[in-house]
Amino acid sequence: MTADPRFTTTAVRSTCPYCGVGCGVLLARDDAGGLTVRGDPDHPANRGALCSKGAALAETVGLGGRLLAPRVGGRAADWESALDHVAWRLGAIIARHGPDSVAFYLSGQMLTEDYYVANKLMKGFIGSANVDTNSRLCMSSTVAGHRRAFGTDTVPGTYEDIDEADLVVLVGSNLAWCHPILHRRLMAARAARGTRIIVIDPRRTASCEDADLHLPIRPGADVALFNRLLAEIAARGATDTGFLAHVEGAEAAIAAARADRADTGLSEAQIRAFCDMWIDTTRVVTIFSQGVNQSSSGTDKVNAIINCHLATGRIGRPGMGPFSVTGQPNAMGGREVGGLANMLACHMALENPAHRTAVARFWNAPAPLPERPGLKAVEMFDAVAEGRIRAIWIIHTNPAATMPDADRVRAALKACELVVVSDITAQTDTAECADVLLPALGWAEKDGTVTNSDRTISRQRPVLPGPRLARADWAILADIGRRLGWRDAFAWDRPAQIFREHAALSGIAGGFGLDFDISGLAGISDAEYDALAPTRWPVSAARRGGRFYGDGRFHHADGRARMVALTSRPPADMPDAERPFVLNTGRARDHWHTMTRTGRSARLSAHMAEPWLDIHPKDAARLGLAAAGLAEVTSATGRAVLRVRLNNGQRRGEVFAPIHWTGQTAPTGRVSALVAGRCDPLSGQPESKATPVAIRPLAARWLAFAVATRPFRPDCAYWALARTAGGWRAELAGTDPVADWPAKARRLFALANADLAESADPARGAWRGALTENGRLVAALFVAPQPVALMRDHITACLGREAPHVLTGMAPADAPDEGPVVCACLGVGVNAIARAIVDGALSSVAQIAAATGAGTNCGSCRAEVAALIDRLSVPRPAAAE
Ligand SMILES: Nc1nc2c(c(=O)[nH]1)N[C@H]1C(S)=C(S)[C@@H](COP(=O)(O)OP(=O)(O)OC[C@H]3O[C@@H](n4cnc5c(=O)[nH]c(N)nc54)[C@H](O)[C@@H]3O)O[C@H]1N2
Ligand SMILES: Nc1nc2c(c(=O)[nH]1)N[C@H]1C(S)=C(S)[C@@H](COP(=O)(O)OP(=O)(O)OC[C@H]3O[C@@H](n4cnc5c(=O)[nH]c(N)nc54)[C@H](O)[C@@H]3O)O[C@H]1N2
Ligand code: SF4
Ligand SMILES: [Mo]
Repeated sequence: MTADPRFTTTAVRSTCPYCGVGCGVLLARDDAGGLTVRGDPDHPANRGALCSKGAALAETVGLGGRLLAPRVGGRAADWESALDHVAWRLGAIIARHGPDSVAFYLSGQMLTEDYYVANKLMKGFIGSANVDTNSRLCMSSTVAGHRRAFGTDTVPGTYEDIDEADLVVLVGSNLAWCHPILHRRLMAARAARGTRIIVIDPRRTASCEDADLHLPIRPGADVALFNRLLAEIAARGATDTGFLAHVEGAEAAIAAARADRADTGLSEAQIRAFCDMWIDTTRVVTIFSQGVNQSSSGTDKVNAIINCHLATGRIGRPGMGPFSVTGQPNAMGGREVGGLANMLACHMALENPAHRTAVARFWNAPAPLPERPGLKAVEMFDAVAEGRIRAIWIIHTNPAATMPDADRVRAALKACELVVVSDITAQTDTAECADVLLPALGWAEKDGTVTNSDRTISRQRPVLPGPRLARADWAILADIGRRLGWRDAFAWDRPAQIFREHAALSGIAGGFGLDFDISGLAGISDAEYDALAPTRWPVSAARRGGRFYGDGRFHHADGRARMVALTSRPPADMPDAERPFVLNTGRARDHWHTMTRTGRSARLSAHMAEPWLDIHPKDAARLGLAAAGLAEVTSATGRAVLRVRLNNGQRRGEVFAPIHWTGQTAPTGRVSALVAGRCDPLSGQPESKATPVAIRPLAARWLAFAVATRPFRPDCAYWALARTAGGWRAELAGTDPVADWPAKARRLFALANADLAESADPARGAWRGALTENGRLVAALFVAPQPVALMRDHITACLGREAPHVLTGMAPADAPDEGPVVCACLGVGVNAIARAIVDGALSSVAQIAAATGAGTNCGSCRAEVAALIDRLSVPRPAAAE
């Protein structure tokens, strides 16, 4: 334990580092130096609640797997030499090839202060706009759509609008899994005021469970659907003519909408039901997320939604408006500092000479700021591949796993002259490509601010000391800025100074009439910064918080909004005879992106322990894919092997795969390698949800399940590794025959001398082996020619114990197996819920919750509980009504 006075055992208020809901947390160090995490009852976003990921944060902050020291060329280095090396190489490349030969690739998970420094260094001092971020893959279509409609990138509404709406439409948003606490707020509103819910999503997701209407739309057809709605608004005389005085382009937009008769994949009755509910409800909030943004027509989708809100004047008033929910904890902050290659800072525009001059003067920049936008993410990695970018600094993101065409990105990084990676994790797909690795302070160790989906700025405060050599991202960047010669511009020694500078710059933006103005915070003291309570922007002399645009004042030069005339178009690549399926990709409930943090929690890893492919049972049957078999998926750019999950909620011809697995956890589960990187022409955001693929069964000779107390790295056609409470578990499959299983098992686990007990059935191609040390189970392997039916959780629980019966693969009768976790918050397994349904004859989610606890915390497993009830309930005689 450290004696550092900053780290106390009294609770510190901070913010969850995962999704853009931005829940407040109370952090306390326990006596053993560990961490306890609770929801902050006073935070306006969550009022004390946390989802499964937030509740498991304490399990992810240990030092195992952390990057502990700088590394240069694969060797540990001290900070001085690592920073000297980076500054020298960057300086030399800039001197020889010009500022546009270098780039920063950043992340919506960086703190605002970190982000501000990176943007200032690249745009203001190195003199290139080659700063882009993973927000390009995430929010850039929304940014472009907002700017096109409003003249600036502003989310008009607030979370209270979700509490106060009568209808909430979720478009391409699986809110129940991806913004669970907002979803819980929506459920509370539904219980209190009967809020109705429509979900527009090609697949039936957990968010559909409590919806009044699910519209399984054809992928990409959102513009066509909202054009239908707009035409219907006009036809029914539901436009708000008073508000339209503040809007340009309504007639043309309505005419284009009328002319757009593209197929939405929905029936006329479904479209009518949608139009009726939307048009007849004044208080309607349309929430949208990646089903909208990650599309080759993403910007148009955003404007198609906003068009309908503008036409009806349903914007910026209580309970109504278009609402883009941000994915990452500081996606919004990144937009504020101008982190994207086509933005400046504080919502100022790179293409505006007055803005450029003002920012250059404020920064005291050595030269005029770049006039041209820098390279957007996909272009940036293309430029790396082509050698036009010779040095790239990647901070807080894992592009070798999450960029489209990820295999090509990984190869490009491996071949790049200088790759600097700032991360907290020692081994990631991107870190494996780095020339220089810089250890960053992680969440709970670092100090700064983030902005959530509804413009609320919250503090992240340190409560743990962090590894000795780890440093804050802003401090590393500032060190490089000073080493490159700009001593005064990067002279801060604490984040409060950076925050004040950013706030002061936003005052200049405010002077140009822009909305992002927090100049009211420019004069706060260090103590006030430390104590800063969650604060919604703007914060200026003129205004504080609240909603935008209800008054009809927008940010285009004429003060009016724009409705945009739109014609829908299909996804960039369509399925054909060679690749007949459409691959949709997205998120699982309990994992965060590339799992560098959630993957360390056994509890979170229990829900979904391997990458999978959701496919309609009829499609699977046609392809000869068995449930729980393995599917080989190929696209124009890559290949993956995924576990088959039969799912009636998939449309025929469409499949879904999660994005979380990487070279570290399941090398054939890198689904972004399948995605081609076809971008929206306005935003540059890649289409990640509609990739043509071919699917066939993997010709596996054997499948296996493995557990071990120590980490192991399999080497076979398919493997997926996950944490468990006592070690690791893996699913494996091979395409080559294995002659000697005992030897193979010993090699796999690197256990040459452990005692081996085995049971073999060579005729069936089955083999089981248990390896023990001092009588305790240290590893076990179960091999069969088909998917292996075993009580996996029971076997996992045997690790480290005397387990004479482990090779049966079954739990003894007196030790009931809980099965895979359904409720991660309370650790309730599928079998406990099944028992409650079958033996307890319980038939509602509420009853099961009362009996088992499942779904009583964040509620995001309620859909799964309901699905189990549907599947397992004993049908009762119809009530005589
Ligand atoms: N558990 C968890 N939560 C997260 C994250 C995480 O990794 N794990 N990540 C965070 C981040 S960064 C983000 S950006 C958000 C993303 O949050 P979401 O956008 O809600 O999540 P996704 O699963 O990417 O995609 C949402 C839905 O879009 C649907 N969709 C696909 N194509 C279309 C289409 O053409 N039209 C429509 N209408 N829908 C379509 C998909 O079927 C999917 O259900 O989640 C955040 N929250
Ligand atoms: N096919 C497909 N691809 C997608 C998507 C999709 O839906 N489909 N979604 C896209 C979206 S919306 C997003 S947001 C991206 C997310 O993709 P990424 O941002 O690439 O994924 P993360 O796993 O969040 O990467 C964060 C990295 O930062 C490190 N890290 C954690 N804390 C810190 C810290 O404090 N400082 C530093 N320096 N590093 C830290 C972690 O160890 C990890 O390596 O993926 C995109 N890619
Ligand atoms: S909803 Fe969950 S992941 Fe998102 S901020 Fe809140 S606790 Fe964190
Ligand atoms: Mo995201």
